[in-house]
Amino acid sequence: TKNDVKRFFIRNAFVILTVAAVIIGIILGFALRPYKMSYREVKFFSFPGELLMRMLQMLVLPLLVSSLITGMASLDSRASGKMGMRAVVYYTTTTVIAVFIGIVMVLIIHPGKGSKDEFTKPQQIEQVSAADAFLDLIRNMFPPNLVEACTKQFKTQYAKRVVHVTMTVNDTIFAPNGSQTIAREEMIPVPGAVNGINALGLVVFSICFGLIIGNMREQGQPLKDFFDSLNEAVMRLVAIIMWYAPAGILFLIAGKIVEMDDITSMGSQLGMYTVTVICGLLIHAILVLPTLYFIITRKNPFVFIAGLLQALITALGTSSSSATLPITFKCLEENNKVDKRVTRFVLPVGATINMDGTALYEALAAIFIAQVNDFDLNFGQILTISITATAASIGAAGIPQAGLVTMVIVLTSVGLPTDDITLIIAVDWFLDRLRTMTNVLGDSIGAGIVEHLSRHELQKKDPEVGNSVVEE
Ligand code: DAS
Repeated sequence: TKNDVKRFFIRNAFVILTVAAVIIGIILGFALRPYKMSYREVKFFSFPGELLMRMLQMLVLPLLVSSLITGMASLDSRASGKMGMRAVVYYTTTTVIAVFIGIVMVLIIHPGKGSKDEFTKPQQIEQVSAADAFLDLIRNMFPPNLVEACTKQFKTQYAKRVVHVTMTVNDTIFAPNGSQTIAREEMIPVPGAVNGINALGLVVFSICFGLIIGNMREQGQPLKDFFDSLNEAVMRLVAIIMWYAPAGILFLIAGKIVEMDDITSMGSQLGMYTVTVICGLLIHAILVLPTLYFIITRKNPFVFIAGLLQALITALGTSSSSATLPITFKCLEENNKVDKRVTRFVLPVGATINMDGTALYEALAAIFIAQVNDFDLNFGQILTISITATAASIGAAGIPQAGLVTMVIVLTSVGLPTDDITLIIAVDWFLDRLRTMTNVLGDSIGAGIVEHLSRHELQKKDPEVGNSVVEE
């Protein structure tokens, strides 16, 4: 009946608006391409999109800290230990599977044909050793100054050389101890680049701090209440921003289409490479993750994914899993009714370290570069690539094209030319969006699986911080 239709639209208003935004954005973008807008005009045009990025980023810091602290404080240490173990096992397993898929795909399809003729000339990129990068990853877990960890913007020159922009990397691997220099005249700031926070450091701190507060019992109560209330307030802000999100996504997508390079001039190797990446990501996102979810929970994975649609589209629009985090929270808690104690704990950690799409991509891209160079990889080298790709995905910040920057580690580990990252730059903006979607999906399915596995502990403890729907 008419009423049913109306109710359907009201209930699914967000999803409908968001999907419509993507479609209109694509149409508008292509319609405006013939006008060849200048850089400045494109910036004006995509301004509403830039605002969405900024609003979402604004919430990441308070959301990340408050949800982790309250999440940890409201679980007893045994429950959080178990939940943590499950999350770690899930992250590791899925990342390893993703890397494996990436490697198999690129070996089977073999997009690189041993010639660089059809690419634009590679530029010089600075060397960085894998060992240094590893140490930086660990350094970043322990920020010497918490206030700085919330504000510090690291810049890296690799991004500049590569894409001719200043890219801001938050938990940077390349700028230990703030030793970053750069900013040359020809640099253009990336519009969406996250205002840097050292997410990894804050995650480590918040987990420890929350655990301690939980163990303090009465004495810890005021702090727990404070962060609880902060968390609730931030989530209410998210609810407001969600109404603006479709408009922002529309302009983010349209703006990108307007300014992108002509794809018809793309060489065949790069074209095949793009197809290979897409196939790999699709297998992981549509086949592997849902199957895993089904085997463990016995629930329909596609219903679960449908509830995530808005988060996935936001990931597509922003190409940043940390900017998408607020929306991911909302989708999981409200549409999929995942327990708050799980999302608060698992999501911030996942958004920071669990990046299936990025891991798959880095392994695949490194082998592609080897193929282009006619460089035969032995089994040991492929193994090295899988290990460093996993590490690089953990180290990559949840911001646009961070995976491209951390790829330097993967390439140096097997002696491939890092300058060749520039070969794949032309398509990275697009593949970045797809791998970000995969990253967000991986984190969300992880939350669903961890919740299911932890259902016994969750039943026993602390009913007052249970599901959001009951609470509101
Ligand atoms: N775009 C990133 C993300 O936010 C990571 C990447 O560049 O691979 O997930």
